[in-house]
Amino acid sequence: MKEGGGNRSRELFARAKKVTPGGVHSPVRAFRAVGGTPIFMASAQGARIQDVDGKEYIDYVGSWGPAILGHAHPEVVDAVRCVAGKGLSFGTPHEGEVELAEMITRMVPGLEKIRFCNSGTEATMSCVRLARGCMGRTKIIKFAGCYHGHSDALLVAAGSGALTLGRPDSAGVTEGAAQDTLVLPFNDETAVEAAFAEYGKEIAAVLLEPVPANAGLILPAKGYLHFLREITRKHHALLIFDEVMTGFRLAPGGAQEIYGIRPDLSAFGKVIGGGMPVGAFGGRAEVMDFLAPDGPVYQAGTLSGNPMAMAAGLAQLKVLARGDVYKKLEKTGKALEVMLAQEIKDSGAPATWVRIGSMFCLFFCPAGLVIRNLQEARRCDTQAYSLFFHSLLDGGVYFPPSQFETCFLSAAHGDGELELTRTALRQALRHKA
Ligand code: KE4
Repeated sequence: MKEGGGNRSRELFARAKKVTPGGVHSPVRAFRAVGGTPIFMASAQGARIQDVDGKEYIDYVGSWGPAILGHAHPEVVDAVRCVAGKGLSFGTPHEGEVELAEMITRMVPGLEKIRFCNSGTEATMSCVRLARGCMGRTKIIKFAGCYHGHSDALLVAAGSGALTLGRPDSAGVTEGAAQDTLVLPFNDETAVEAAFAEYGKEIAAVLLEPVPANAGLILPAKGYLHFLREITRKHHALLIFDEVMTGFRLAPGGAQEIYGIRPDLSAFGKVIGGGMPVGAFGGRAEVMDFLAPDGPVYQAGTLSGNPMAMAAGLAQLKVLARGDVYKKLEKTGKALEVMLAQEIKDSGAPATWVRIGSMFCLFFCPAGLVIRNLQEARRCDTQAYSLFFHSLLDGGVYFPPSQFETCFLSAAHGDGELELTRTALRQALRHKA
């Protein structure tokens, strides 16, 4: 069953492996978690994506989040076309970056200033340096299962004991880089209280995905985010929300709007670039003004604020700001949820689902298990997910090639896509019953 890509994908993969590590430019694309040959895609429109062998899929990855309107949305494509002929990059300030920064700070309550960069990794890495620089403290708390990109301070795994400092989670990350990161279980207030009791005055910030989406999809327990807001305020540490996935996806103001929390700093990416490489971070002006050239915390980027990326992001956010997109995403998400529940029930497959807005995940785990953290997510049957994934592919539906990722709906997913998905889902779940 584990096929994946067709002949042309296999040919391209063989060529790619000769000139690129693992044949891919980001590890998850290599299909190592599900087996088979990675699929090389050729084009995409709306909710559908076509591979180099001409097979079409309904796409629930959406480039890992950016394609919230659907692929190749005409207003986004036209915006890029319009600026491309005027020069691709100036390395100077320009009007587009001002317009997008104004748009973003209007859409996210409490976001006073923002700085653009080129990826979510840069955005979270810069938040960490800024927090340490403005607070004059060294330690950062992060949570197991939350992924914030691949900067050294955040490629850190939990220490051996509950309160032991982090250990490198990748070769090449030094003990020195990891020693100031404390990794705690998500949704566990006691662990956070103990960390502040132990390290309180050394903790510069608490960093988290407000809705973790890199261990499958995990919802914050009721009151948990408010608890983090209060305990960071009490100990004069910053609260940093990594909204690279959730920002402008769950609501115009992201998860912080949904849960009514104002973090001190936020990291963004994906949706704000409309598919082009963009990251951003922002927050209260008194914190952001510690950044160079005004302040002592250095941060920079050759292509930061790139005109094409700004144009794509601005066009996408203008469509989102019209407001009806979020209503449509919730309507489609609800319809999908009803379908998932019915098909899982009918199939008897050992699976459950989690959804928030246009983000959802199927966990292959003991029925009824509520997954609240990474340890519980790891109880999932990844082999079952792999068989499910490939069966869906055969049925023309493209889910993330890993149990520990999250699916995304776009505004282009409609009844037709859901019906085709139901057919493929029914077949795939029968495999797992
Ligand atoms: P990038 O550096 O990949 O733009 O963003 C890193 C990042 C930061 N924060 C969160 C919450 C993220 O989800 C990500 C990246 N997300 C993954 C999907 N799980 C990108 C896919 C990939 O790594 O290829």
